[in-house]
Amino acid sequence: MNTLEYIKSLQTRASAALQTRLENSPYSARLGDAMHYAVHNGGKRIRPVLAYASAEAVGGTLADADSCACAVEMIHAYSLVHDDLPAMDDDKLRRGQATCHIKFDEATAILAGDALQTLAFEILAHPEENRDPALSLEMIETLAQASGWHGMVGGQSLDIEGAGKHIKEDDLILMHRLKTGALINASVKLGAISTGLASKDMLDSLEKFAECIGLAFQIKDDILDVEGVTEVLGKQQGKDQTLNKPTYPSILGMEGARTRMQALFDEGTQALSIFGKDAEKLQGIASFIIERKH
Ligand code: GRG
Repeated sequence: MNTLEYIKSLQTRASAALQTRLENSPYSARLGDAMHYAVHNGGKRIRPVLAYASAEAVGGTLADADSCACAVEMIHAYSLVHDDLPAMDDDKLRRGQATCHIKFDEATAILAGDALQTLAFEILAHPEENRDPALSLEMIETLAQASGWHGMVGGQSLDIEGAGKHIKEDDLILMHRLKTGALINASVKLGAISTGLASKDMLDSLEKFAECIGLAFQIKDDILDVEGVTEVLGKQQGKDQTLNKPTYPSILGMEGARTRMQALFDEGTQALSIFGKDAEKLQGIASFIIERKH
């Protein structure tokens, strides 16, 4: 199976796993519909794909990583729903379709995001996963740190504070490491932890890889915001500039941003050398991340 086929198969697996965990809306059908819409409207599933590939790189199975693949994608979907709200980026288009608050309404979108966030942790804690409770706890802590105050939410707050200001590259890196990188990092880490087979050396290498690839992912996102086409991106092109957001191209220039992205790719993939051939799929996913068109 080549890398693209592998990625496609993992995307399909993640969508099916998410579907089973989003069935049977217990009370409000409208809330369930909004959660379903937020999760199933065409995302690339990069975070679940990384979690699955990481589980396999350390010798585990795809089944080991199903729950964390769903959890990271739910956190990601919630973050996009809240990010699109009028109080934040005020976006009407996401993945080529109406954003959740446009399709439903603002209150429902807020609640859908809230419920997806807590469902992610419920899934990791679920006893039916049959996982050693110590591993479950480690996974819950990893996801909480990556998605909350010390991670994605903290980064989002820095992003909002930075709008309209000229910030230094180090501050930009910190903001992106938290806002986007932390969840990507957690996806890789959780996939490995979920197997119960990851040694400290393996986790350290995966962490280095994920840190580099997380930043490269963000640089690519910034480049696409300048060079992409709205119809292909599925979201409004040029939004960063409209919102006066500091980005890699605005600080390093387009060529500088591209060079930095390539250097991070090289550093990240080198960090996988201890895995030998077992990391080929992770390397392929890293290439997919920096070559993507949306
Ligand atoms: C609202 C708490 C809160 C956090 C929001 C991640 C984030 C923080 C905001 C998203 C803003 C944004 C567009 C960031 C750039 C990087 C990013 C997360 C892009 C979207 O991720 P993809 O490309 O999306 O994986 P798909 O649609 O494929 O799932």
